[in-house]
Amino acid sequence: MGLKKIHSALASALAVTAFTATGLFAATAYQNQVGYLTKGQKQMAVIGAEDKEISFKDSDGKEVLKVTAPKAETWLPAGDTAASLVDFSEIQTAGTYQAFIGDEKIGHPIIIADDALEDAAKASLKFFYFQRASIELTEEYAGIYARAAGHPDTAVKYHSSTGIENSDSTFNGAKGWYDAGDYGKYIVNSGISTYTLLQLYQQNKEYFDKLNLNIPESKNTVPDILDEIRWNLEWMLTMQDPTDGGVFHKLTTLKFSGTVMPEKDVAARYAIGKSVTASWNLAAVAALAAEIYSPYDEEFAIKCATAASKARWWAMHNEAAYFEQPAGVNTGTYIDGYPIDEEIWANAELYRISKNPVFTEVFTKYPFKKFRWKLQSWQTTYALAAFTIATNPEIFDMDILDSARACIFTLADSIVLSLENNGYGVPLLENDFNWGSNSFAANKGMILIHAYILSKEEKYLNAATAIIDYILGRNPLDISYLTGYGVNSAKNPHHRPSQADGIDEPVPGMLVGGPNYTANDCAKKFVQMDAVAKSYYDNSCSYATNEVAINWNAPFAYVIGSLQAIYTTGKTYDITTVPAKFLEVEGIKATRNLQKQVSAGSKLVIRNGAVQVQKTNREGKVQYFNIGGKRIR
Ligand code: 9MR
Repeated sequence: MGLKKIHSALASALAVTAFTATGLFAATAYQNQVGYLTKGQKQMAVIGAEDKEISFKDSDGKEVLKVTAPKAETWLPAGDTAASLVDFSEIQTAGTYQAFIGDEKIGHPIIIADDALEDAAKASLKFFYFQRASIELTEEYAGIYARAAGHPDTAVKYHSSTGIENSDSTFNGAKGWYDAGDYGKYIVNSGISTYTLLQLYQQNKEYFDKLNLNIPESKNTVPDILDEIRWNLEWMLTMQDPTDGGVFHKLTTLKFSGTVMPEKDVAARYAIGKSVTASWNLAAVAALAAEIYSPYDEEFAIKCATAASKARWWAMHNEAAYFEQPAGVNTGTYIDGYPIDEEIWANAELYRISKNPVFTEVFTKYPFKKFRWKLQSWQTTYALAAFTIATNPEIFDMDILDSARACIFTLADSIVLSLENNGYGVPLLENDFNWGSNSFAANKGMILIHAYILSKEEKYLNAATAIIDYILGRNPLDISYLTGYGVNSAKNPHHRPSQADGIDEPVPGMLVGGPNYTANDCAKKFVQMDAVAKSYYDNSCSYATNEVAINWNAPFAYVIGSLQAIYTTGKTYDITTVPAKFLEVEGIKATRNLQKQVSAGSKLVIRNGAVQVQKTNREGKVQYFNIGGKRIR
C-alpha cells in the first residue's frame, strides 16, 4: 500500500479531533466535498457549533452569509455525536467559499457552480467504459489507466449446468461490463444496472444527447451514454440460448481470479446455469432498449424486441428455474428464488413498447394487485416496474398506475420522513448500512427523483441532493465514497484493475460499497453497531465495504446525472411522452420504426407469445415465419 493510501478512517479521525492553537475543541464540519449546484439545496453538518454564528466567506474573504447553527441533533447511524444541520442554500452565486466560526475555518472549501456535479456525473458513467471486457482501453480514452484487452470471450464454454451437454461447443459471449471488482459478467445484476442507465438517458435526453464521455464511439452520431450501454446490451443478447430463448445466468470462470489485470486472467470462461430471473431480466432490458435504440439502429431494435419476447416465453414456461450455484463454482451467485417482481417488470416494459394486451395479463395473474413497496435492488424489481408504469400514464390503466404511484410515493415519503430531527440531514436508516450501503442510498435517490418527476415537489429533489451530499462527504467519516472526487476520497477499492495496475490512485468515478455492519472480512474490526455509518475500511482487502459494482455505480450515476440535468435544463421528464407510434397489427408490439425494418408486405406480430413475421404471399395467403426466416405451419 502506497504512503498516500492511508486508511481514511484514520484520516478522518484526525480531522474530527482537530484542536485550535489555543487548545479549544474546534468545530467539525461534514459537507459535500465535490460541489453544490448554484440553485440547489446546500447544507453541511457541523458538530460543536450549536447556536454559534457560522460565517460564509467568498474567495476574497468577504462575508456573504451568516447563519446561526441550529440545535444539534443526532442521526442514529452516526452514533451519539449530535450535529447542527446548517443550511446555506441562500448563496446562489457560483464561486469557492469557506465557512468560519469566528476566525476558525470549518470544513473544506465549498464549491458552488452551475455544473458542480457534471464532472462527477460523467466520471460515474465513464466507469462503465473502464469495466469493459474484450477491448483494449487506449490512452486516448483511458489516460493513465490504459490497459490491454482482457477476456475476449469469443469461445465461451457451456457449463453442464446450462443443460447443454456438448462440452466441446462454444459460443461468442464477447463484450459486456465486468460486474464489480471481479471479472465475472452476471445477467441479473446487468439487468437492473442497464435499465437504470437507460432510464437516466430516457428521462434526460436533452442533457445526455450532448454529453461527451470520451469513449471510442464518441465521434459517431449516437449519444455516448447509449453507446456505452450498448456495449453491455450486446453481451446480454449473446447469453440467450438461440434454441429456446432461455437466458444463461452468468459468464464467469469457475473460481474468482487472483488480483491480476484482466489480460492475465486466462482461465476458461463458462456460461453457467439458465435461469428464470436471468430470462426476465433480459426481457425487461431488451424491451426498453428496443424502443430507445430504434431511432438509431432499427435492426438492433428488432433484435432486442425479439430477444425480449423469446426470453419471456421461456421464463413463462420455466417459472421455477431458479439459479443454483453448481458444485465446483465459487463466483457470484445472484440467487433469487422469487421471480414475480421480475415478471411484472418485464411485462410492463413489453407492454409499454407494444400496447399488446397480452402483456398486461400479469397484473391479474397474481392474487395481490399492489406492488410490494420495496426499495429496488438486483433481487427486487417492483420499483423498476413502478418507475416505468408511473412515468407512462398515457399507456397504463388507471388501477395499475395507482399501484405504481403508491409504490413510489410510499417509499419516497418514508425517505423524506427520515430527515426529521436529523442533524446530518441524511435520509438513511441504520438498516441501510448493509452490503453495498451506498447503493441503498443511491437507489433511494432514484425513488426520490421519480417522486419529483411525478409531483414536482421540491422536498423530493432536496432529499435526493442530500443523498449525493452524503456520498460525497457529508458523513461521519468525512469521506467521499466516489474514487477520485473530493478532498478525502476512497483510495483503495476492492477492484482488481485498480489493485494490479501499479498506479497509486484508483480508477476514478467508482462508488465503493460503503459502511456495512455485516462485514465479515478485514473490515470486521471497524464494524460499530452503535454507529453503523462508520463500519467501513478503505482497504482493498474489504470486499464487503470497499468493492465497486455496476449496480452501485448505475443508481449513483442516475441520481447525480438527473440532478445535474434537471438543474441545467430546468426541465424534468414529461410523463405524457409516449414511444414513437404504436401499430395496430394483431396485438403487435412493434412501433412504426420497428415495423419499417421488415421487408415490404410483411410485419412483425406477436403470435403464441413470440415475435413472428407475418407475410401475405402473392395468392393473398397469410403466412408466418419465425425471426430466423423459418416458416411456421
Ligand atoms: O451485491 C451483492 C450483495 O447484495 C450480496 O449480499 C453479496 C454476497 O452474495 O454479493 C454482492 O454481489 C457481488 C457478486 O456476487 C460478485 N461480484 C461482486 C459483487 C459485489 O460485491
